[in-house]
Order: sequence, then structure tokens, then C-alpha cells
Amino acid sequence: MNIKQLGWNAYFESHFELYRGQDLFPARVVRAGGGFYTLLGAEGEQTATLAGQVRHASTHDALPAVGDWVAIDSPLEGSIRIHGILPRQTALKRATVANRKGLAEKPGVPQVLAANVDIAMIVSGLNNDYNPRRIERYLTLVHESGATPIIVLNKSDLCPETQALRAEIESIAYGTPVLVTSAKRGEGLAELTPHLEAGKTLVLIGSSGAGKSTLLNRLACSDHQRTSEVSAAVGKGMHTTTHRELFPLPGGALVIDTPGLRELHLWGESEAGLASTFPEVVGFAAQCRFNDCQHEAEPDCGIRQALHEGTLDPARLESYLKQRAEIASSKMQHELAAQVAQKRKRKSPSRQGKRWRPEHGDGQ
Ligand SMILES: Nc1nc2c(ncn2[C@@H]2O[C@H](COP(=O)(O)OP(=O)(O)O)[C@@H](O)[C@H]2O)c(=O)[nH]1
Ligand SMILES: [Mg+2]
Ligand SMILES: [Zn+2]
Repeated sequence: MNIKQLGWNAYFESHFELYRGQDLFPARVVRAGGGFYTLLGAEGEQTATLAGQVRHASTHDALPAVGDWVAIDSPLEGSIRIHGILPRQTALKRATVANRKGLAEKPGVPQVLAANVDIAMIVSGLNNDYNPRRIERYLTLVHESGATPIIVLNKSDLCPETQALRAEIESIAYGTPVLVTSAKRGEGLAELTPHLEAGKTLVLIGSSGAGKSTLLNRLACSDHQRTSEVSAAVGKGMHTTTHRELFPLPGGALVIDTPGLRELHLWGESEAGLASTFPEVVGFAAQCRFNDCQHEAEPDCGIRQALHEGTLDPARLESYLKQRAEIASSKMQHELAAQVAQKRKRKSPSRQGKRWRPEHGDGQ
């Protein structure tokens, strides 16, 4: 397989310079679990483990994630090792939360759900999964990642009021395309196919049961019909998804299927992702007299005026404030964690790397 078909581009080419002359080769992570990484590259599929310097990375997001480009040693030798991760063009990250088994060791450290994604399809069922507030959370996740979001309202066959719900989501999507599909019946898929460009990477995200894997199978099948090639994704995706995995479709697009997230705690380096999800809230807030207006009792508050005039939906404001508080809290935890790590480093530099063992393959 040609690595360009796997999404390799000039950005990665230039960052790979660092590894040239070291007998290292690029490959893309298609699956990660239990300390083993399944890679695709010029030599086809290979399994690799981490070289020491990567294994001892101090943070979760410094470990390879599905979609990452990594530098590996000679595929001719028995055991392949990953020596470095190329900088990510985009990364979908969520915050990890303190005191939860598996992810508890590093509160305040983001977890990379998928890397180097061009388009993120937010899949939501039009049945009881339907929840505009949850879609807003996924929108912030995607806007913050640098990928382009698309909203897919699936299971239209189960919903008698599809058009009304589509209009409701369009009214909060601010330009993000909203597509309606029935993966089961194969309806609405033609709207998706223009987004499946060869060499581009898509990720399917959303609740468990929304129909992500069924969609993937459908997309693989429609490709299959066009190209009359057998797709690796067909069949595999029929099972309940327990891990993230990248599938090259026969038509040339690369699709990452993900299991549903039990919890999506928002992570943000800035409030840019949030602002893209809630442009009208940010717009009204810009009219407040005070820059640090809390929109509570201050005079000339643009937010309260908009609420009063009915131009701002209170549910949107509530959703915005909740997300903002969550991002601020994850940011604060992150800063605290960084300070603690810094202190430890100063105390006993020799023990660095032994203190925290990275969590592999948590399945989420
Ligand atoms: N009625 C209906 N069922 C669907 C549709 N898409 C998926 N399903 C069903 O919903 C269930 C969950 O689908 P799956 O693709 O595994 O969801 P995932 O967890 O998001 O990957 C399966 O039983 C599918 O057959 C659809 O468009 N309509
Ligand atoms: Mg699935
Ligand atoms: Zn205000």
C-alpha cells in the first residue's frame, strides 16, 4: 500500500525529516490495545510495540492513538518498535476524570480519541438517542480538534417527524451540514459519499447504538459496488464496536469507527471550539458593557437583554455555560497536574518514567 493512500501528505513528510537517516519508516496506527499497535504502511499491516523513550512519555496524549503517524524501525527485523509520533494535524481529545478506574492516574490529562482526522461525523439516532444538547457537546469536541464536523441524524425509518428534528438541529448547527440517513434501509447515503474523499480520514463518533458501524458497512458496501473489491470493513463492523479502529475503504477514504463514549468530558486548550459551537451566545456576550460580565446582575448585559427579547434560547445559554465550566475545570486540573509533574521532576529526575505507567487499550 502506498502511504499517500493512508493519508500521508506534505505536513507529515516535512515532520518526518527529524527521523531521516535513522533507518526509520512511517506507518499509521489503525488500532491500539494492550500495549500493541496495529499499523499500516508501505509494508502492509504490522504489529509494533513502543520503544523505551515513547513508553516513558510523561502524558497520555504523548502515546500513539488511532490515526497517528509514527516512526518505526526496520520492518525486516522480528519485532517492530515505535520510536516517535509525528505532530498531529488534528486531534479529538476528551478530558480524563479523577478517580475513575483505568483513567484515574492522570486527572487533567487529555485522552486522544483519534488523530489526524479531516472530517468527524457526529452520528445521532433519531429515536431516543436524539438530544440536541449532546450534539452540541460533540460539536465542541470536533471544533476544538481542528477537524470539520458533519452531523448525521440516523434511523430516519424510526422517526415520524424527521424534517422537524432536522430543522431543529440545523438551527443550532450554524452551517455544519446536517444529513438524514437510515443506515438500515440504505437511505440518505448519497449525501454522505461526497465526503468520502480518497486519502481523507473520517471518524464516526456518537452514542453507542446510534448506527455508526452500520453506516460504515453501508459506506463500505456502496464503495464495494463501485469498485468491486472486497472491503475489510464489511463484516467486521457488524459486531458491537469495542475499540477504535481505522478502516481503509475500497474507494480510498479512511474511516475510524469508535465505540460510544460512556462519558464525554470536554477538553479545551482554549475556548475556540466552544465559540464555534455557540456563535450567537458569544455574539450577545460581546455586547455586554463589561468584558468579564457574568451575565447575572451587571448593567447593560447583552446576554440578559437577548434572553429578555427572546432572541437567545435559554437552553442554549445553559448548554454553553455548562460546557464552559467543564472546559475551565479540565484546564485547571491540567495546570495542577503539570505543576505536580514539574515538582516531581525537580525532586527526583532519575525516577521519571517509572511513576506512571501508561494505560493501554482502555477500549474507549
Ligand atoms: N431502525 C434502524 N436501525 C438501525 C439503523 N442503523 C443502525 N440500526 C441498528 O441499531 C443497532 C446499533 O447499530 P450499530 O451500527 O452497532 O451502532 P453503533 O454502536 O453506533 O456502531 C443495530 O441493531 C442496527 O441494526 C437505522 O437506520 N434504522
Ligand atoms: Mg459500533
Ligand atoms: Zn453579560
